[in-house]
Amino acid sequence: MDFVKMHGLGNDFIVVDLLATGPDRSDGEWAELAVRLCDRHFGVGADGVLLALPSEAADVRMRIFNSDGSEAEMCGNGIRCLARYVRDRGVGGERLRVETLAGLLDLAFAEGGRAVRVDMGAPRLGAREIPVALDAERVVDQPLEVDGYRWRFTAVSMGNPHAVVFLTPEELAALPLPTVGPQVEHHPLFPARTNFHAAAVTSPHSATVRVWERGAGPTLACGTGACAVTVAGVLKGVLESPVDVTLPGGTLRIAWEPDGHVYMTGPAEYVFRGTWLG
Ligand code: ZDR
Repeated sequence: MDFVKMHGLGNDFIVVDLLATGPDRSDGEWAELAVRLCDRHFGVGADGVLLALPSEAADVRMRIFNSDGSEAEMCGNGIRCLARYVRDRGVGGERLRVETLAGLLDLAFAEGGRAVRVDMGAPRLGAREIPVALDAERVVDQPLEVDGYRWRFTAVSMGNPHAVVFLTPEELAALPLPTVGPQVEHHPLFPARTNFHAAAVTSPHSATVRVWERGAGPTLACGTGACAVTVAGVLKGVLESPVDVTLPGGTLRIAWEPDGHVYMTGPAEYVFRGTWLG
């Protein structure tokens, strides 16, 4: 099986081109293969596997498997990588429409395809649609107790679930993410588990974020997460759109526009091409 290794701000993916064939394995087989491919010692190594599939509703359909084999609805950094890849294969033009489990998303290219602007759609804020096990129209500043920490969290779905806590820069630097990350991910408040972001506001238009990804652990960046942090910060009144979200792997520009949609701009880079022999 041939593949291409790509990354967006160090959030890295194995892209498998199934445009001509469609999904040639069952979902269970893809889930199991994703675990082996993503293993950084026994496999290729990646945070997730992206499948480029034919679509009847859009130019291309994307599926994303996390490194633990679970399937995610959406992936912000991954969709930019997949878009650049299929564009270079002659699919779409300066714009591209991608079908995901989170709906149809429109993308535009800049810098010859190296930078991609994604219309991520409107955030979903109701507790039930995120999902969060609360009965609330919005989940803003709700209590969360984990490992002795007593936080207030704000939850946002960008197609996939995110929980955000705002900390001081010192608290952010000191946070033991490997300990608290899994506890938030699996907390009973989050029936579909959750991606978890600890953020520090550095100005009305900038924030620094550390990420614990559902199904993948501590990653260098999270595109949907950067959008969720921006939305959470605006809802709380501590951020103003547009926001430069700085993650361990670099910075994404996020805008929550008057049309209600969130727009994410960031890079997509090639690393290498390979053939899986496992
Ligand atoms: C965070 C992510 N890499 C992105 O860039 O948006 C998405 C990966 C999927 C995530 N781990 C999930 O929702 O399970």
